Amino acid sequence: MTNASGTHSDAHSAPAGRGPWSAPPGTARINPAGRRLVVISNRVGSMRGAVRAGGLAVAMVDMLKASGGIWCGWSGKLAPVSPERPEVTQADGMTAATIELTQAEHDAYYNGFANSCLWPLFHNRIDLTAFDRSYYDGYLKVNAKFARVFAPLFKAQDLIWVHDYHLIPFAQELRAMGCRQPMGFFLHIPFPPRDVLLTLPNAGRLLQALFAYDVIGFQTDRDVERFVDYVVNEQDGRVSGDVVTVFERSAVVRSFPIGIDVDNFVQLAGSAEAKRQAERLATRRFAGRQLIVGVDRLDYTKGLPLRFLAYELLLETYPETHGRLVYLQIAPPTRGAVPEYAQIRAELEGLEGHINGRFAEVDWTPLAYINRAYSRRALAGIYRAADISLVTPLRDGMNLVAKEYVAAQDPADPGVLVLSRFAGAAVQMRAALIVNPYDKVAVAEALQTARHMPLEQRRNRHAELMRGLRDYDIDRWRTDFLEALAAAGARHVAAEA
Ligand code: GDG
Repeated sequence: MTNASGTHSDAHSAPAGRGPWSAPPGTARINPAGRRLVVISNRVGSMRGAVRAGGLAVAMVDMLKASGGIWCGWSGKLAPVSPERPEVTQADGMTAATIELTQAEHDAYYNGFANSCLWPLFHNRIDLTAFDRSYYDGYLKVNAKFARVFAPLFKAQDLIWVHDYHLIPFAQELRAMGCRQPMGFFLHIPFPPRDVLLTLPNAGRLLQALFAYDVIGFQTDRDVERFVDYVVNEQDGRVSGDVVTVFERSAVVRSFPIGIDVDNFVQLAGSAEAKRQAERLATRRFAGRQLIVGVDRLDYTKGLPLRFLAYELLLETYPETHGRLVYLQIAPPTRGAVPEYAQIRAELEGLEGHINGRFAEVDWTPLAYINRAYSRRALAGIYRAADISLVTPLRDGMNLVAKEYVAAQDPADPGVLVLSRFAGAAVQMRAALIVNPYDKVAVAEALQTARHMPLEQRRNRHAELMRGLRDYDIDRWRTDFLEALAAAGARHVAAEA
């Protein structure tokens, strides 16, 4: 899926339907209290893109259809003058409401504050963080505009679920307009340690804005701990169970670790397109060789340069790998307008050339590095064909690729997941080979262990990982969040009565 700058968009910010709005079975229980659901995220894209985006978007669409809900956000298009009324389209029981932005709004709000300030900061990259007041002003203005434009579509009984760091002040704007619906916020990325957050001018104001929500959700308990640490020690907040009180407001603060639609991914991996893709890999370039795969948006948080260096170390340390192993890294470019993304792209191209130049033979190229997106089915086939998945972000809210890789495996002959301890997913996926992504010796050794792992151990680890995936899947995630939101909303109403 491409966005205004012609690059692959972030998975969770662009919806992609399962097809023409077909509601899957079992969606009835995802509509707690029978209320209509309103979802707001940065991006509302094409519902029928050829390259379907992440499973999260599919999950949102399912949920919205089940409640006759609305998805609001940016259309993905830029306009010379941004309109004050949304474009509303309806299909199969749900509504999409979108608005265009001007280049200047998009530069300050999206490229600026969201992706040059909050994204690096929340991933502990103070060195890459742009502390530019004009970005913050633009961010506040676009949030106010979203509130102004979309609020007329909301009904008193709606549940409002806002996604991610682009939209922290959105609820505060709605409250100022008199909206009293239950409002929940889910942060898809990590919450930073207190000292890191304190480097942000206006951090207090941003955090205060969060308390306009009734539920504030994070990926892991560690994120909740860091959030509470800030609120208690910097703002004199109080905690009672999962309720945090500060700035004269209370909110439920909890972790809701996002999962995947496991059966859907198992099915994708068994599809004709997935099989074709896997066969293509098996019979052509990778014939008879072990395959390592990495799939990541091209982003400096994903640890790709260090990962390439760990692979180089493996090739250097274990010459028997030569000619017998290939590492395929798929990295669709994102956020091309932000300079750091162009830099990481150039850095990786240099490393790829260096590694292949150093080790390749006339009939073997050790590293295949691809800057394009594949369809979800093709991706499932690639996962399935891979003996090892290398998922080594330096910091990641959750990381869905780790979960998708496991779901796509053949249980009789599964591959091995090598996973960074700094991905939120590591908390739930203890049966993976957990590594410190900064330690390239450890990553190289984990790859060597994975290469030689006996079948029984691979099966046992895979079975345990699958149990975890099924235990807290995407359905449980959305149900849990919405139940918490409906309950918090009810308490709120009772308190006001
Ligand atoms: C954020 C947080 C959190 C990737 N390449 C292609 C493709 N993808 C899909 C994957 C996966 C998704 O994109 C990536 O999700 P991740 O979770 O790995 O990472 P982020 O994009 O950074 O997402 C993250 C997530 O939000 C959800 O809360 O887990 O921590 O950073 O689904 O499959 N999809 C297709 N072609 C590709 O080439 N179709």
